[in-house]
Amino acid sequence: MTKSVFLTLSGRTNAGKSTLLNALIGEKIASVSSKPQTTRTRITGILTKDETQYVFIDTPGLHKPKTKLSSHMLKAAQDSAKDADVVLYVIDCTKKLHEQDEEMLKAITDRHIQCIIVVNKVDLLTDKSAMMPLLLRLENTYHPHAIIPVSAQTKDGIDEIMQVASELAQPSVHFFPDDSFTDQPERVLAAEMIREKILRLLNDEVPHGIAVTVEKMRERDDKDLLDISAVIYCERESHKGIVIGKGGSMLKKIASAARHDLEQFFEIQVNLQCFVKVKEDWRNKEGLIRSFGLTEE
Ligand SMILES: Nc1nc2c(ncn2[C@@H]2O[C@H](COP(=O)(O)OP(=O)(O)OP(=O)(O)O)[C@@H](O)[C@H]2O)c(=O)[nH]1
Ligand SMILES: [Mg+2]
Repeated sequence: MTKSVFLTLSGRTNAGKSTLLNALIGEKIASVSSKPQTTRTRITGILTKDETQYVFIDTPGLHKPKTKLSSHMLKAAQDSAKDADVVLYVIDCTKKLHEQDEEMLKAITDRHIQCIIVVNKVDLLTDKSAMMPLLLRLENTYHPHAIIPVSAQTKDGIDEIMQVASELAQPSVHFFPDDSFTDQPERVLAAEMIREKILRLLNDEVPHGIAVTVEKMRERDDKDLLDISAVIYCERESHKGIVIGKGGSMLKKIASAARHDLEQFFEIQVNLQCFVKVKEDWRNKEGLIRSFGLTEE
C-alpha cells in the first residue's frame, strides 16, 4: 500500500526554509542566500522512500511587503500555509519570536492544521539550554504535533523530521513519479541558480530588483554540451552597470559561479551566456511580475 504526505514549509524570511528543503530532499533545488526574501514562489521538493512519498512545499518567507511583488510573495506564503495538511513552521532560534510568527502559528492552530515546529540554526548556539524558554513557550501556547530543534546547515535533526513526517503519511497514490525530486521546470531551476549567485554577490537593493529568465536551453547534437542563454532583468539603468561591473567583471563572476552549479546539477558541461536588460520598476508592475512567472495561478 502506498502512502503520501504534503508538508508546507512556512516561517519568517531568512529562517532557513529553503536550506531545510534542500537538506530534506538531498538535492539543491531552492535558492539560498543571507539576504531576506530570497524565495519568490512556491517550490515543490519531492522525496520517495519505500512506499511513502513526501512532498515538501517551500514558500516565500513572511515579511512586511514594500512592493507589489513582495505583496504577491506574502500572499503565496500565507495561502500555502493555511491550505496545508501539515505545516513545518521554521523558526530561527537565534532570533526573537516575531509578531508574524505568532499570527501564523495562531492561524495554523485555529485551523487545526497539523503543525511541526522546526527550531533551526541550533549550530549557532553554544549553550543549547538557551532555547529552553522558547521551546516551552511554543509548546504551551500552540501545542504543536512536535517541536524539533535542527540545523538545516549541518543536517542535524533532519532524520527526526523525516521520522515524524512518516508517521503523518496517509494511504494514497503517489502524485509524482517516484524518481522525481521537484516539479520545477529545468529552465526555472537554471534561472534560479543564476539569480542566487546575484543575491550572493551583490548588495543593497540591486539583487532584490533582479529577475532572471532562461531563453534557451539546448543540448548540442554533436557533443556533450548544454547551451544556456539567460536574461538578467534589472529595475534601473544604474543597476545594469552594477550587474555588469567594470569591464564586465561582475557579470563574469556571476556567470562563472552559476555555470559551476549548473554543471553539477545537470551533470554536463555548460556554455552559459547572460545578457543584462532593464525593465524600469518591474516589481511594481503587475504585467511584468506575471510575465516573469511570479504570481500565483
Ligand atoms: N548557521 C546556520 N545558518 C543557516 C541554517 N539554515 C539556514 N542558514 C542560513 O540562513 C540564511 C537564510 O537561509 P534560507 O534557506 O535562504 O532562508 P529562507 O527561510 O528560505 O529565506 P526566504 O526565502 O527569504 O524566506 C542563509 O544564509 C543560510 O545559509 C542553519 O541551520 N545554520
Ligand atoms: Mg527561501
